[in-house]
Amino acid sequence: MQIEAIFKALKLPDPQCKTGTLVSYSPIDGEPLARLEVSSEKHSLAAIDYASKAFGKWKSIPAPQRGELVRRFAQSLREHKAMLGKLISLECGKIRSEGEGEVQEMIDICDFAVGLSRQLYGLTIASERPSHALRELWQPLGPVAIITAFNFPMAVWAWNASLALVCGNSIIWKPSEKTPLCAIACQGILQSSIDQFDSAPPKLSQVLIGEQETGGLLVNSEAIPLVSATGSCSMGRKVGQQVAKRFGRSLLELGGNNAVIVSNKADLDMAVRAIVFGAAGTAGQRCTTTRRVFAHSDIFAELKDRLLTTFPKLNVGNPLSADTLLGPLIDQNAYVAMQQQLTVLRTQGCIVHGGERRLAEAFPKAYYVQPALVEANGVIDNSFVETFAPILYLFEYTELKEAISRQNAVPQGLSSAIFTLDIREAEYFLSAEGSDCGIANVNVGTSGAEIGGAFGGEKDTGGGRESGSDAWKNYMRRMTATINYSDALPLAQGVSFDFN
Ligand code: UN1
Repeated sequence: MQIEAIFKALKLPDPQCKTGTLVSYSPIDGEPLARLEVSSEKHSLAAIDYASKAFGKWKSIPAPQRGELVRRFAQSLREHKAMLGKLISLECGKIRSEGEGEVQEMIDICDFAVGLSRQLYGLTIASERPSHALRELWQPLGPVAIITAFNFPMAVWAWNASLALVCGNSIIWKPSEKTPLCAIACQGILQSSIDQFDSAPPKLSQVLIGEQETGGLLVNSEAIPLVSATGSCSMGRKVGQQVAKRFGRSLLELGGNNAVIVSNKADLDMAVRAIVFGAAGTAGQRCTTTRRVFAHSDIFAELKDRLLTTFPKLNVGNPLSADTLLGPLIDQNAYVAMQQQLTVLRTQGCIVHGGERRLAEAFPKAYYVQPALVEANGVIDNSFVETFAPILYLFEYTELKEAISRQNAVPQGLSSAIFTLDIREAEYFLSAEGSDCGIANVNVGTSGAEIGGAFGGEKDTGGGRESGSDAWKNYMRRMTATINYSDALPLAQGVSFDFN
């Protein structure tokens, strides 16, 4: 009922969610929200064909016109911000402010893409030959597959979709099986814009509902030159290898194991605020979540005390209530993984504060937890595991160099931060000897990046860059063109090849 009402308010058709085999549960109470039909193999392969045909038309529409479609889509997102935010809360468990923040992130990237549609600049390069011009052109690439995770059930698609569309590509989205309704709603809103836009082909954007096999069809299709996938490192390792096998391009945004370094020269109030939001916000389920803190020994005890007093005070509860700061984990598996990790840590001799289940009586089928703070120093040197839950490891350091090398000593390389008011420390952290992550912040926490910068990370994080800066180049084909406007045919490198 709830879902029908939301779709009605979004002016979208009823998503027909009564008889299908894929069940979307609300993490708020663990009850089913919808039962959806899985896209059959036949349907999915047909979708790939449609996407190729749509690309054939869309690629020749001038880029600023393609931007106009994205502008209209962003306008609809603005109109429906509150309702889409609510759907995110219902299906993914984010608090209202974060749900609406995610919709804002979609609006922001669409606005960015609209501007970009007039700025898909190539270079003019000096040719070594007389009366020759050397140019770099950017051409549309082809159908783009977008595979997304449950934790950003709309925004990460929008990062990819908005750029791919202005770059002249068609798109096919395989959302997480845990958040299909968010995808159906976004697709519906984009489809309305497409329907009212004469030059947009009807199947320019499509959604396939399903699990791994559905994603596999996209990953292995020769018709799809780019697969953009967000999720776990193990998922990315498979996707990257399969796409590489057919010489396709993949754009991977995988796990993080993000750390904050707190210097003895930090503004501690700011550091505490950033760490608490980074570690406990979104119930620890962002790829940018703060998972480790390295605190200087001078301030270690004070920082620990402040975190220990703050964590238990955070309001855990129904994400739809205005005063809630931590909603539920996505499902039972996430809860079990968290508890298993805490058990391992206890047996290793770590002191674990918090981490217990909450509200089990009110919500027996949902999994709310108290964020956990783990005193790991001297017991484990580091934490190499990304548990997608609010577990924060606290370590002590004395030398900044040592803290940075411990921060870097994990397989992942997504986000990192230092809190310091000392310019030498800050700049060292950002230098070649500093953080090895794709994102490195000073007096800003690890999560909550703006769309304007390129987003992604190194090592097991997959190496991809999405969202702002020049990430659009991922979605285009680079063409180098040499133009001869002389009446001779000089060869490059002075090569002579006279045959008369
Ligand atoms: C993710 O968790 O996959 O920087 C994306 C952030 C958000 C995006 C997170 N803007 O936390």
